[in-house]
Formats: sequence, C-alpha cells, structure tokens
Amino acid sequence: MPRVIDYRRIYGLMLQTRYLEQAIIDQHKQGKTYGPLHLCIGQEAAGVAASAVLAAEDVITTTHRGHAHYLGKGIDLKRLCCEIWGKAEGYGQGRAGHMLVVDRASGVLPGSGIVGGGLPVAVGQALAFQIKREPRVVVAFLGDGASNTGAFHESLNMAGLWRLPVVFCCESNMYGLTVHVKDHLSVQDVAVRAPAYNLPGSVVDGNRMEAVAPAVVAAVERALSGGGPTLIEAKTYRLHGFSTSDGGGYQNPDELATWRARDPITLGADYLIATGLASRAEIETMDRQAHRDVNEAVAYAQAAANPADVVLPAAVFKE
Ligand SMILES: Cc1ncc(C[n+]2csc(CCOP(=O)(O)OP(=O)(O)O)c2C)c(N)n1
Ligand SMILES: [Mg+2]
Repeated sequence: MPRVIDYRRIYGLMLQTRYLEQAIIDQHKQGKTYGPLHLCIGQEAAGVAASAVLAAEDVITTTHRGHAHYLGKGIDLKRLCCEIWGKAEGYGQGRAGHMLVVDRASGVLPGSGIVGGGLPVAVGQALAFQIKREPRVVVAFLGDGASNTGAFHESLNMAGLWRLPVVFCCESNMYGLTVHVKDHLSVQDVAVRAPAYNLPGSVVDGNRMEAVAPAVVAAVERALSGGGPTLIEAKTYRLHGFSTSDGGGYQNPDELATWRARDPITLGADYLIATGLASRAEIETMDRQAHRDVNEAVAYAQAAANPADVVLPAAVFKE
C-alpha cells in the first residue's frame, strides 16, 4: 500500500524542532547547556520530512545534527530534552548527550560523533534486513562534508553491489564546519557520486517538505520492492553556526539573506495554505502548540533528576 504523506504532521514536527533549537540557544546564552550543541535551524524540512514518512519498523542512522531526525522518527520530546540536559530520564540516562540519542523502539540506531560513522552501520542494518527478508528500510542521514569520507564511498559501494534497502539522505547545507562546499567538494552535487556505485542519485529542494517527502517515499518503495539503494541530496542551508559554540560570521551575507528568505518553516506554511491542507488560523494554532510543547519539555527536563551517580560541577550549571 502506498505511504500517505501527512504534511500537517511533518510541519508540526518542524515547528517543534525549530522551537527546541531556539530554546537551546536561549539556554546556552544563560550557561544552562552542556558542551557544543549542533543545531539544524534552516534544515528542518529535510530532516523531518525524510524521517517522518517512514513506517514504525523502518530505522534511521543520524548525524551530529540530529534533532529533526529524532523528532521525525518519533523520539519523545520530553525524553529528548532530558538527554540534552543530562537527566536520568533521557534516552541514554543523561550520559550520552544530544548527538548520541538511540532508541530501538522508535527505530533510531546508535549515533556517532565520527563524521560518516552512521553510514556503515546503516549498510550493515540493511544487509541484516535483506538476509532476514524483513520488509524494512534504513534511511542514513549524512552531510555534504561526510560525502568526502572513505566511509561514505565504502558504504555506497557495498549498498550498490548488494542492492541493499537503504536510502542515503544527504543534507547538503553548504558547509562542513566553517568550510564552504566550493572549497571542500570536488563536484557540484553530491548526487553525482551515486551512479559511480550503481545507484541513482537525485537533487531535491531540501527546504521544501513537499519535495523531500515524495522523493524519500519513492526511494523507500523502490528499496522495498528489491530495487536497491538510492541517494537523495536535499539542498538546504545551515542558518546557524556549526554549533552553539559557533555563532557564524563567515557566511557570505548575500548567501545568508537568500536562504533566510527561503526559510523552510515559512515555505511549509505557504504549502499547507496553498494546497488547502491548513488555514492561516490553524497554522497559528499549530505554532502556539509547538511552542508550548517545547517550553513544557524544556522546563520538565531542567527540573528532572540527575543520574544518581553524577555530581555536576557547580561552575558549569547554576540553578
Ligand atoms: C571522521 C571525522 N572527521 C572530522 C570530524 C570533525 N568534524 C565534526 S563535524 C564536521 C563537519 C561535517 O560536515 P557535514 O558532514 O557537512 O555536516 P554538517 O555539520 O554540515 O551538518 C567535522 C569535519 C569528525 N567528527 N569526524
Ligand atoms: Mg554540511
């Protein structure tokens, strides 16, 4: 049966992702977060749409910039906040942090701080699905920078050779750390690397949920029918710096302005209205709801219990 795309749900999760990350920035400024947190502000359409169209039994591997992937795949907002704020109720009992959220029940495989590290894991999981003849698919997220790693090329090669049920979803956000794609990528599009490994590669507008979602659904259906892997390159933009420790400042102002004008949240609302899927008033209600849910989850996490054997240094976190 063809997968139905629920754009209202996708949009609601994009809003949650945006409000969560704005809350993180706010709390970071007050000294109430730990370590550098990687934000996907500007990339919510790609991250949420590509994970939210999956079935419960499908799985993802994520990256260091995973909030949209987590929420799209069904990770609980409160438990996610507990992990971000190092609390016992977090997915890793508060010990893993925001990059390494893992939850078998939601289909979120263990993350990795190693760029490209999720890709061989995705290929191994897809091989297991194929061997066990389970009708399940893996979506492996990566960044443009990760497409330069050996792990990327090895993973695409094995996936292409064995026709594995895996969809590589590259969020090309124009930067690897502070380096622009024109200075780190030998090709204009990551997608052209796919045919070298005997799989199709395509470019979609990563700031439009209605471009990403159908492309991923088509790739998933192809994989499920034995057609093998696909690479989808979602062209998008990292509107914030690399992490909470990097406020940016090196992006070309015209480039930044161009992408700010293509904010995926605004484009998502425009799409819902243009297609009659939601009215302006309903969108405002969804917006308020997402904001409320995030505020509640952050407050819940900040008040939650620390892992029993962890003593926090007072200088880092004052309440
Ligand atoms: C193997 C490896 N090399 C380098 C790093 C340091 N590093 C962390 S994130 C990053 C940039 C990744 O760029 P990209 O894949 O485009 O992801 P983005 O941060 O843009 O989402 C680098 C070089 C790392 N963690 N692992
Ligand atoms: Mg990048």
